[in-house]
Amino acid sequence: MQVARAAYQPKLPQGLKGNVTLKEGEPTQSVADQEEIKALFPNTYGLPLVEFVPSDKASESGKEPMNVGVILSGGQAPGGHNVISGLFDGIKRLNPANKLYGFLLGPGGLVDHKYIELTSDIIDEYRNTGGFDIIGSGRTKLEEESQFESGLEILRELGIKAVVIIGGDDSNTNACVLAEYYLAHKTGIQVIGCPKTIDGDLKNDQIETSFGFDTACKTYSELIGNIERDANSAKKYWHFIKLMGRSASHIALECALETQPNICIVSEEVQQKGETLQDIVDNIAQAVADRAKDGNNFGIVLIPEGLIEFIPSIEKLIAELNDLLASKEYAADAPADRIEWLNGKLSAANAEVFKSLPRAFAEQLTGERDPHGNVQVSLIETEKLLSQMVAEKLKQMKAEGKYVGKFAAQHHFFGYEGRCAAPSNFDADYCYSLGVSASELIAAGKTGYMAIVKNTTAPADQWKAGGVPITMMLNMEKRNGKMKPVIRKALVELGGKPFKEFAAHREEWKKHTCYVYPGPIQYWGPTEVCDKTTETLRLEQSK
Ligand code: FBP
Repeated sequence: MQVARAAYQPKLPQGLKGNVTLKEGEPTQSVADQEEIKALFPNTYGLPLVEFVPSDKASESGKEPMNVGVILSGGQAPGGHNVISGLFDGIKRLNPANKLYGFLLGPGGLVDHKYIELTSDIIDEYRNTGGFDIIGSGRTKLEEESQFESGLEILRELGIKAVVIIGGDDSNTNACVLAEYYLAHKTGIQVIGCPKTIDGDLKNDQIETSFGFDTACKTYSELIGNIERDANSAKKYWHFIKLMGRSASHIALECALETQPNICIVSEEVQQKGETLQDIVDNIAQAVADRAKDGNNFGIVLIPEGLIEFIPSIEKLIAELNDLLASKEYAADAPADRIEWLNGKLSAANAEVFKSLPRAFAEQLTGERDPHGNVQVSLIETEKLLSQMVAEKLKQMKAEGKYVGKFAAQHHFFGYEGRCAAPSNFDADYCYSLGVSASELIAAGKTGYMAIVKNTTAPADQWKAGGVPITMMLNMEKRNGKMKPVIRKALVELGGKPFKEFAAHREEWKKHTCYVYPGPIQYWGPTEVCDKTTETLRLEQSK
């Protein structure tokens, strides 16, 4: 498998094969807050969209030898190694003397001058493999001038002409800030981004999907299908499965479309309906009771990782907790029991919600924030909280004669299991194309662009590769109390086709056993099986 997979040659769009020429579109605008974004990015604002198309003449640009740097930023996502191999092959095709340097353990490697040269021996070891271990990843935020200057020193020392930052929405926002800074200071260094995240929340009119979403969802769906079959065989457990994905519920929704579980909670819907934690628990308990009437004391519940942040009462609580935990008073008091301290400081309404939570859950909710100020939702055991509360509710229903059955729960959290899986053909091809596209953007002298590949539901040779100015995707949002330019996160749209498809079937899936067992990702066999996209992408791109 390893040997055969190493030999796999990813498919490329027609526009990136052979001689390539660049087609420029009209100047662009940011998605919102145009005046503010323009003022913050005077040099990189308004650039045109670009597309690569085949040409009969070899382009003269990019022929001069050049060195390029690459950084993997944030959480792992299947296909990262193929972005790097595509970038490597792309720059070598332009000029075999070109060199690629990888900065180690994320953006921190640029700031701290930790790097390796990526030679063909190294690259060949990692083609079509999962993980980010070729150079490692990290979550250091690139936002301070001192970091940009420190980066500049090593970039100059290594003669690097361009840096490619492979990351999610926050990392690509930082790539944009860095591009603007290097352009404003006339450093001659270009910065190119690449859309990565299993969460699937970095997408818009220009980015059809972020890489890694396809493989991660297929990996989780295989596991969910296996659990469904186990549940349907033993008929004695309800499985509560939390799925990664940070705020957005794209992963949970995609897995639901692939496996047809009894219940899938969609955080965005919970928020829109203003549901409380108890409402969610009551709905699950009712479904358990309804299935028990038919003798089915088993089932599957999918829970998006970020659920708690979307329950309006808990969202308010988290906002106040964030302020209190960041306050000078908290730092000065350094309380031995932070839960007790917080109980004494919270407003009455939030204190009531906080006190209603089991102690272990309250501890998790007040744990350390990530470098971007986010609650680390992957550390919060929502699946256990929900099943405990459902068990309580069922006890009460039993006493009232509203439930006859047995309830035993199993808990799972799927996240890290999928982030480094071997990329599906889709991600292997998509990522390799993104890497080659990034090399062409560099050759064309572009900066402040993200490499993109569109038309991804068609066969790969019909995909369209190009670049989108990152400023086009920015809007102003409040972060850590200040308005900042950021790429708008894409949450699940309740009016969108994937959610509508789910909503049209969920009542049937809830009552009956309609499980689908997708099995493992396939690499060799019929193209409809091996090159299948996610349901989300298929439905979103269907006319
Ligand atoms: P990115 O946004 O950096 O791609 O992160 C994806 C993710 O896997 C989230 O789904 C999850 O909440 C988070 O990373 C976990 O972070 P960590 O790897 O630091 O535990």
